[in-house]
Amino acid sequence: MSPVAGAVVPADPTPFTFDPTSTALVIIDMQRDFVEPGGFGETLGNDVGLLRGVIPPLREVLAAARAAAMTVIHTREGHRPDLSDCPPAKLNRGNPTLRIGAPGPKGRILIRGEYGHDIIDELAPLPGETIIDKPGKGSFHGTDLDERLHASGITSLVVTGVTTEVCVHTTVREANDRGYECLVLSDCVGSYFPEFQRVGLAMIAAQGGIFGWVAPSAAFLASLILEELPS
Ligand code: TIU
Repeated sequence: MSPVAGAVVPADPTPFTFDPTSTALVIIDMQRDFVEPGGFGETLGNDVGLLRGVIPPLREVLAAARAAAMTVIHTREGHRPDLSDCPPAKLNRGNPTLRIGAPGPKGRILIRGEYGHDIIDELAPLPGETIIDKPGKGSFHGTDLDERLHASGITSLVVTGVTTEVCVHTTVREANDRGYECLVLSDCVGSYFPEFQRVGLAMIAAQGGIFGWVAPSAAFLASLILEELPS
């Protein structure tokens, strides 16, 4: 699965080369439950305002990916209303103000079909874009994402969303072990913990790109523009 000639993004630790036709933009868990008050993220004691900075650059990246006809995949973390796909180890973990499934101001916490579980309006999926509903932190665990990517000929992922050290990291690690080449856009992923943001990104690119590559969204956007110019 070596990269073919195509767009090149200056990235850490080396330039990231990708073909937009075999690359998917993956937007992880940009749900009200994580980035708005009254949802799962806040029940865990977090300041959800810390994540909202990713929304403007991510909107630009999403628009550019759509314009370049790239595959776009949105994920949502959540559970069935009967909680049959939520292991007790997850349900009973910690000391949240409201547990998964409890009624909150945006509906039942982290439950599929509830208002809080859905993706924020700013990044709403378009018809035809894939939505992966996942019960865990990783986007491959308990989903058909790998099969869908294979069926679409996708070999590289541009990864964005929240949170950097939890669902983004888990997804990048799962993808890396499955042979996908992952570019993480540093300003399009967010954490409730500034130190985890910094270290989480460093861990991806360390050791020669042990999990993948890291670059700012501006570098990715510029690579798409250059790739479209006639040579
Ligand atoms: N708590 C936290 O940082 N994240 C999650 O629980 N899920 C995701 O990262 N999506």
